Amino acid sequence: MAEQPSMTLKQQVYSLFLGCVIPNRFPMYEKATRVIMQKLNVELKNMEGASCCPAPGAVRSVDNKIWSLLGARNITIAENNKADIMALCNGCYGTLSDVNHSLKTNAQLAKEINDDLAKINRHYDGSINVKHIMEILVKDISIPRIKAAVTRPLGLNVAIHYGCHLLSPSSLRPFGGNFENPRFFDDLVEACGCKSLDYQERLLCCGAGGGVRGSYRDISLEFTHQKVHNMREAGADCIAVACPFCALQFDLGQNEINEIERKILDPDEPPYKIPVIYVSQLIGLAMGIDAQELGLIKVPGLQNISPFTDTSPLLSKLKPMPVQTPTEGGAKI
Ligand code: 9S8
Ligand code: 9S8
Ligand code: COM
Repeated sequence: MAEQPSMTLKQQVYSLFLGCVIPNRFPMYEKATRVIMQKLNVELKNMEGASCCPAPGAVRSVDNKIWSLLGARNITIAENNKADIMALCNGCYGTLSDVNHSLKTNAQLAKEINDDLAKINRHYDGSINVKHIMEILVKDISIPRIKAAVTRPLGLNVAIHYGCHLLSPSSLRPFGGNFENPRFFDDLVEACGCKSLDYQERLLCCGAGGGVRGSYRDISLEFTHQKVHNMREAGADCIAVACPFCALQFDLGQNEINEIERKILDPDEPPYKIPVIYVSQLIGLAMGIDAQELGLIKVPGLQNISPFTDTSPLLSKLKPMPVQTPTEGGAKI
């Protein structure tokens, strides 16, 4: 009988959905993702003409129909690509996967949306899936394959922030089972040679989501303050995130806490400065990719550009690259 081709040899292809925060605030997350995906033999197709997802916190709660329609339009771009979506942001993932689910399961809604899409010569087919980069890394690519690509185990103590939309609503999320104590991000971080820290209220919101950062900055920072306090207590070298909006809240937010919150609450409390790292950057570092290429080094002289919290303490804690000794016959080290 002919041997089945190995799944790992087949190249995986996804439509890369960037959303708004990455192109505007964290273009280095796109770069880091493209670099690691190339190393993992994953092809990324652009989504030409994609718009805001639209953001669940801002639009879903105001006009569900518009939210579904704009989400559906974005999904049709990936359908034309014939490739599932890879979302790099929890909010984008929440919107696009929930809209996709509604349209696949509600024929009446799909008809109404398609009537509107027909006006711009588009049609929603329901032919693709929407995935978060975490799902792709953990389930499609798999932790052992990532581990095999690690050449520099990092040796960092990492405080993971999952973020709300990655885990909720749990019935529509693909990670199965334990949503009170998820482990998949921890497993990934540990595959990179790091220790994932246990800290109080790991699943607390970063404070930014649902329009809270935009409307009630002080309240959003109370959440963030609570989280970074607990992370520092646990001895975090860095905060690992899988959502650029959470990243912004921790990265810029620590500066805001130092400026505003801390002065009011306890001026003697030391300032917060825990570096923030996006999942693709963490994996990239563990693959031995240069920190500069991953956007982890601040460009001198550029104001108001991320990273807002200095990453050099994190980089100086990295274990040195193991010296590679040439082996005969091209064997893998
Ligand atoms: S798009 Fe516009 S605002 Fe955003 S980043 Fe994520 S959620 Fe979707
Ligand atoms: S931002 Fe991203 S996912 Fe969310 S709603 Fe609560 S946590 Fe941070
Ligand atoms: C958070 C997105 S990732 S939103 O603010 O809830 O829309």
